[in-house]
Amino acid sequence: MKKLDKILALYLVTARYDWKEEDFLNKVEEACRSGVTLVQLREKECSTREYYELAQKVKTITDTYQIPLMIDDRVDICLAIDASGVHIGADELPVEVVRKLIGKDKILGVTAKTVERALEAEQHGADYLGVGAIYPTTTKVITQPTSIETLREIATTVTIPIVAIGGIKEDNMEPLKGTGIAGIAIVSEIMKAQDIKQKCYCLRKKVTEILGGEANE
Ligand code: TZP
Repeated sequence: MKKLDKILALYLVTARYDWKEEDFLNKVEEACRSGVTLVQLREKECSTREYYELAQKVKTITDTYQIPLMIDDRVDICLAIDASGVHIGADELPVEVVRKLIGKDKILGVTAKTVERALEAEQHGADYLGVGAIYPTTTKVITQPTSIETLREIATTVTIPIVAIGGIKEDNMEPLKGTGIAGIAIVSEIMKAQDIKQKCYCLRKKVTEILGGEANE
């Protein structure tokens, strides 16, 4: 079993918005330097070649800081660049098929919005679950809200770690305390921060409080 709890603490999920590639990569690097524990490259609109080339560049950064890199949706890109793992949603290949394709050593993250889906994902080989959107989000995403109550229920039902996602910011994390999560996943609060370094430090501190000290280095 992989030791995941610590690396899930402050999980950066990327978005490129309309930035130049260099600016995007600089932001990812700043976040890696400043305390994020895991990075997921999330691309919805680019070509396979573009995704592959961008993933290689992001992996060079995450490798430098020894931070695992997850790839959103795409098993082929994950395998092609030897990323740490892949994160899949409900519309992707079945969990057990993805597990078979990536092997037992790569990390498999699965989005789960209900207790049923969470249990199914766990039984079929997920290593962790992403649960949300907990709060309304402005990030381009097709998602239903998940209540904190459901988050708590999922956390008490499954044995694999859980990451909360969706609209999470430095100042609205408090209600997540005691829900049993292993970490929080964030897009815009980090990617769009004026000062990514400062933002990551503050988030890391807050996450440490929420998780009861477990996010400490
Ligand atoms: N899945 C559920 S909500 C979400 C994803 C990818 C987007 C979260 O973005 P933000 O900016 O942290 O609200």
